[in-house]
Amino acid sequence: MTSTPTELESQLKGLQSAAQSAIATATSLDDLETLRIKYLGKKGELSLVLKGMGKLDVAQRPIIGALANQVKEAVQGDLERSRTTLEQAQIQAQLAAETLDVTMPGVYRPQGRIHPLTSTIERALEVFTGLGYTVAQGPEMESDYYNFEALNTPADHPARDMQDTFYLPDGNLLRTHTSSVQIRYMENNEPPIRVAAPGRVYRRDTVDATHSAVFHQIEILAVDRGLTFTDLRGTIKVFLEAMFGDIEIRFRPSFFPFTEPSAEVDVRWRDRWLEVLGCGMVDPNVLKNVGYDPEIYTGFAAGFGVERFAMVLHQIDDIRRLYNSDLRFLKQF
Ligand code: 2U9
Repeated sequence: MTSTPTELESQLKGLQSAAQSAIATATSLDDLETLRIKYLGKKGELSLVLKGMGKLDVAQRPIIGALANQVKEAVQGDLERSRTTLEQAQIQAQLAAETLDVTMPGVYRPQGRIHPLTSTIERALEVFTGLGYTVAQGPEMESDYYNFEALNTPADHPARDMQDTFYLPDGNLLRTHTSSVQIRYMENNEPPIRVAAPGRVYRRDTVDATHSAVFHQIEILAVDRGLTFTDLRGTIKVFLEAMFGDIEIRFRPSFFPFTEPSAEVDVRWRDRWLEVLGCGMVDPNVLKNVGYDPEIYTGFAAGFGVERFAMVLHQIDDIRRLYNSDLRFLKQF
């Protein structure tokens, strides 16, 4: 196909105006790239027009060549400007989409709390571990031997009564105290020992504001050469002061089958004497039962109800509140 200089000139001008109006309406960088290939690419429209130049007079070629360059530069200039504008718009859109509105309300995440029984157990165990005690646990279903027999509790003792203990059909029972844990511990460890046994215990009590058939205890036991009631007193004093602060304490004589002598301990709390734990020197028969020689070793032990401690410390009026999982109650801790 032969083209006259005038035809080529008008083809070039037509190409320029078509390219510029297409660039003006492009809405994306992809559109722009398509237009660049269409007009300025190797096989694009400008190349096609320039192919016609070969047929021109030598004198005409530089004139059309210069025009072709002008067209190319004009289209390239428009492509560049449009690219810059579209890139800016893209950045602005991205920034707007990623804006963090710090005035938006947060997402409510309810916070869990430590149950007062758990925190009481943790506080008490912290005191005893601080004094060198090891924490031990054991089964809640026990044999008569570990719950009573080994603890010097004779067959006719009222604690063994069907009225007080949950007996299971197979002859086992639900432990009435965690002392069984300490018997097992002594069977497996040689003195000196210091052990704290927290855990759930079971008694056939009628449930009321201060009694529950299932409750928690912590018992401590120390066996060593030369331990005396004074060591027991000192330990109890350190423990109760850590729990209640600087309070008055008194020991009253009492009786438990597994300790001799035995005592109950009261604290002076809000102008009243409150009984908070029981304790005593481990009965020599109990030491004998686990193979410890009572001529060489003596021991002391103490036990308390965790619920009672929690109720006194937090002024809780009814033990059942500790088990009801009522959030209005639990949120206060
Ligand atoms: C061994 C030997 C002796 C643990 C003791 C008490 C006294 C005591 C009660 C307090 C309130 C139980 O929860 S309660 O009803 N406990 O008064 N407990 S001495 O004596 C032991 C423990 C283990 C081997």
